Amino acid sequence: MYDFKSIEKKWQKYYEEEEPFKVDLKNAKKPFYNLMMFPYPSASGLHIGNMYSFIGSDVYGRYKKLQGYDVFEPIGFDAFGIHSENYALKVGEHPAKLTPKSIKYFRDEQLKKIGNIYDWSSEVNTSSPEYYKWTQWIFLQLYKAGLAEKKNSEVNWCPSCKTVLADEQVIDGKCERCSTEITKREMSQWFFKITKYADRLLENLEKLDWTETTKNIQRSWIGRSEGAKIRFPVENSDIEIEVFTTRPDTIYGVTYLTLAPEHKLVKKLIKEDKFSQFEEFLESVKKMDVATRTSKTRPKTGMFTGSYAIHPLTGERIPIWVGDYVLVEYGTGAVMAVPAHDERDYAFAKKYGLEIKQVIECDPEDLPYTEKGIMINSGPYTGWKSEDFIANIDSVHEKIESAVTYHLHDWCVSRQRYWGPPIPIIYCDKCGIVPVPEEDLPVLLPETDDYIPDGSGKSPLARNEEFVNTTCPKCGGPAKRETDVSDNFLDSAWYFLRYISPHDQDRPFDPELAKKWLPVDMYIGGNEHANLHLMYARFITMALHDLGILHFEEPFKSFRGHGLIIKDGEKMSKSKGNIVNPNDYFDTHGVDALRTYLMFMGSFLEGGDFRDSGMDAIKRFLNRVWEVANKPEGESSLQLKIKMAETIKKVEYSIENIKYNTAIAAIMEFINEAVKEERIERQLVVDLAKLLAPFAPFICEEIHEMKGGKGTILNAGWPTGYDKYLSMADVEIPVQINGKMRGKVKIHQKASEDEVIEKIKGDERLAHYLNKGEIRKVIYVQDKIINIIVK
Ligand code: ANZ
Ligand code: ZN
Repeated sequence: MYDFKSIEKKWQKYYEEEEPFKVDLKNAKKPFYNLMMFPYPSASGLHIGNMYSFIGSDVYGRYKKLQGYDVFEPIGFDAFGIHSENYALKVGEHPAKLTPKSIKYFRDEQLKKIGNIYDWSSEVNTSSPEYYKWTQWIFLQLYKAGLAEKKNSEVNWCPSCKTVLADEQVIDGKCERCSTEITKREMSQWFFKITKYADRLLENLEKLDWTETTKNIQRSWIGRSEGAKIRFPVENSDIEIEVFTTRPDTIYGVTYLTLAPEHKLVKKLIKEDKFSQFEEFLESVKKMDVATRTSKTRPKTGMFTGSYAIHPLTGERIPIWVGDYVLVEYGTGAVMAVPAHDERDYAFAKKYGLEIKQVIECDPEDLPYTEKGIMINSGPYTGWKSEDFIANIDSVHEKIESAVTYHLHDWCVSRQRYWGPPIPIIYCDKCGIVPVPEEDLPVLLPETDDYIPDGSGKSPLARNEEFVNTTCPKCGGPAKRETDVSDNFLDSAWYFLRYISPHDQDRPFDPELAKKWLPVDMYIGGNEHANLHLMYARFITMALHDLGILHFEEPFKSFRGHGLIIKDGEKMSKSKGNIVNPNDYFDTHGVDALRTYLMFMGSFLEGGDFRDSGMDAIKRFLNRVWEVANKPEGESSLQLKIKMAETIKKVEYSIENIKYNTAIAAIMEFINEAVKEERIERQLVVDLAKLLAPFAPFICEEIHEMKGGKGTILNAGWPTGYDKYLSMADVEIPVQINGKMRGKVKIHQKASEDEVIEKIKGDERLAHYLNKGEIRKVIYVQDKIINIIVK
């Protein structure tokens, strides 16, 4: 039994004092940037899910280090923002006091213990002025490039957090943070024009080494949709209603228009006698979330406005309705309803007795028929194919033009909160909007006790006269500061750039180092950030690239999103009381056991089920590793060397493909063989430790040192010299008898047909099939497969 406590303590101290993983960024020869998602210091400690994520990323970094790369693995704290502020409010302590305490605990009691190869000299804290100065600087660069703009808009408002939320932070109509139902408010806000980049954000995905799952999350978030915009004039009025449709080929089947009840024109279209009915309807719709509103199965509600539009091609009168299934923020907020060919329009038309007009060829029984096809009842276009009509859409009518819409919206970056970087803008009565001059950065967040949001819709900073009142940088007259702070997602959209120059006073990062280290080689983190954080980081990177500040467009060459942990088959939650606290296991099982177990309990990319019994089993496994490492030295069997050769291959393949559990399983198999040996060669033990070192750092450091190694094992190189044994390894040959796969036999490479058949006869189950008759024919492909016909 090995004394994990003292061994772990010894090596933690070594890591702390010798800093073996500090990287000489300037002179490194083989740079590899291994990034993980930095934590929010918004709880009393890092939870097991954070650890899972960090360790899974670190396994990859350690592996690369063993392979001879100069691995840069930084960590920091995403310390500004609503999570940290809400936590501070809950605890009742000022965020500026609480955050450093949380960080200290995260760092000293947790992160420094888990054996990750962090370069602590690169630590960043997004809430420090030396960091947020540059967050503000980035805001200014975007402003100067015309990518930041202030506009009035209807925004998502969380009545509990008392702040505006981006669309992305609203999940099923509820606040992502506190699950309170959101409402809408009209406010003047700062937006980043991410929609300008929608196509590039989409196209660039093709070039990235990301999983299809993550790419698809990004694709659907961008939500590019090709179609047409069509303007319908309103009868007896100069108003036109513009709709967006993906199916302009169904234009002759339009029997009514439906507008979102929040649509700007609705107030002008509603006839007087319907005002009160409409007010009621609007109220009921505002309570619904997006998923409910767009659900295909739910009965839809709506009402007639009393107004009519004119069909641009037929001149027919078309009733104008409002309906809950039309979203104001998508497309133009208005649809041309084609009940014969659209499910939602069909349900709506059936409910309210509206006309249904078929314009695509099909059996009328099949309505609503939503496929494309041959156009019918379509005036001069009858007989055309849908595709041909769509391809020619721009020549059909002056009121119809091809158009693309996106689900992606401009990024609202204003937050009416205290705990964030003040947006560096000044308002002057004479000069208007004036950006804070770069030399005046940072705009310091004032230290004040008056920081609690009051529900006025204004930031607490607005109550701080001293902060608000300033002089205009242009004319020197009296002026007022912007009082909103920027979104926490802006802090994290560029942190990977700051890691390379965390204390540079003169610029956000050193461009020479950026050339050498960026873009990030491998980024591993939670899939829950696959849409927002990744999208924003990509956008900021692209914008800085276009401004000539960065030499690349895409920040993360490779990204892998991992799964979630459950406990004993159930979701972990405070209410269930089944939260796993990682620190509990440091003393009972050890860090090595916890790390190895986390990586073993399931496929990292899919997540796993945490069970204490599993922890015990891993602890036993590490004891056996220790036992093997302590066997007397001496010549090992050829078989064990062959086994090592195979294990190396399996571990390489598995780690490269983030199949950590199969890597550990392969090492376990090796141990099963190794325990049987009397003596073990020194080199085999050292190589075993190298294979296990990405998972269980401390025991492997100890074994390495015990066997005469100096410094960290990660500098000792990946095991080599086993290829000759690989060619001696057995192969598994699938056995087909009378055309049916009956099993496999394991035999040395290049075995003859007779040898394989002998082997089959020696296998009771397979022999049973052979004994059913006489062997009539054998087709043997060496090392690959054997086919036997028995009659
Ligand atoms: C007429 C039509 C006929 C449509 C037909 C579909 C089938 P995607 O693919 O998601 O882009 N639509 C447009 N704006 C909308 C809004 N703000 N809220 C709800 N629905 C909206 O979907 C585009 C289609 O969704 C559009 O094409 C429109 O209905 C509807 F046989 O227009 B279609
Ligand atoms: Zn001025």
